[in-house]
Amino acid sequence: METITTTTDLTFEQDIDEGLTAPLKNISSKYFYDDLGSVIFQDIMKMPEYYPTPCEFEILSLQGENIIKKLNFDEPFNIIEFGAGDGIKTRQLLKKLLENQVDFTYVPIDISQKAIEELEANMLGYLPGLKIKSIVGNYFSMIDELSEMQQPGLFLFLGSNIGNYLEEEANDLLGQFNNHMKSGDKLLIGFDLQKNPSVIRDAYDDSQGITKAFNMNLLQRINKELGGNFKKEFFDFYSHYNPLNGEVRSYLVSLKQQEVSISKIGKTYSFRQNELIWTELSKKYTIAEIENLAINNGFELVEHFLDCKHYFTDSLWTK
Ligand code: AVJ
Repeated sequence: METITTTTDLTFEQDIDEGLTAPLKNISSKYFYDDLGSVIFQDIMKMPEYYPTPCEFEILSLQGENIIKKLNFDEPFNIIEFGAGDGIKTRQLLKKLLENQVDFTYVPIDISQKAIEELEANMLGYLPGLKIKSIVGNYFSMIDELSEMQQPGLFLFLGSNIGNYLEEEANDLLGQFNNHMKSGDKLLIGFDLQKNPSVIRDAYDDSQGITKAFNMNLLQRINKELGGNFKKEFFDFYSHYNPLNGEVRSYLVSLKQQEVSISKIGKTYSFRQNELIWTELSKKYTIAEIENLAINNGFELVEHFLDCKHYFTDSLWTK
């Protein structure tokens, strides 16, 4: 077992300053996942409205054998997972591989130290024979190190994390993945599919207010880490799904005209009443969009693995 730690959040202050001085104020969704945020996200995944988790769980539980058949690796390989989270879905696939005596090393990468420690303990508890080499860090900073690996790679980018990226950013990220992959390496990537808009709306605006707490934690995190004085009671949460382009956009809303200072930046920011802070994009894809994304970034589609409701796909691409 080995843990490589890289420095993250070097630009948290700059990012926040930039975001809070932009015409449309914004805070990147990548800042959701501090230790508390990762715990709240676990709660989101347990909500009855949040369908992506059970859908992907179903795919990886029932279609593992089909996925393995399509890998076509004839030597030991690495499974590199970006944004590994709790690994409950992934371990369904890993279990199938171990049962089939496939020789691989699991390399999970996550930005939360706590999440990765728990992941490692859980994985080894559930799959004692697993070879695992965890990495704590931002995957943009890890990708160069990974490209030096000699063995074939199966890259996992599950959970519809790609949905958080604007089109240009998604192309940029997938292009970088591609650049660091060898011919024949595979990418298994999760996409949330367009579906009945009400189903999507409910998943991102739950009645218990868990998604609201997830967003509010951004303010708490700025208070804690940067000495901000945001008052939660003066902000609300609003999220909106547009079925015409498949975009869920989430916001914090300033409930009054107010000033917030952040001591570590040494600045005060003004908010108008009802002014928005954009916090997240969660893009829902069509199959045609997914296939274009693959081709535009140097991949070939191998197969889409869908759940029985056709809400979600884990699509296998090859370089
Ligand atoms: C972790 C990016 C897949 O967009 O569905 C859940 C995060 N945000 N509810 C998503 C999230 C609000 C989630 N991803």
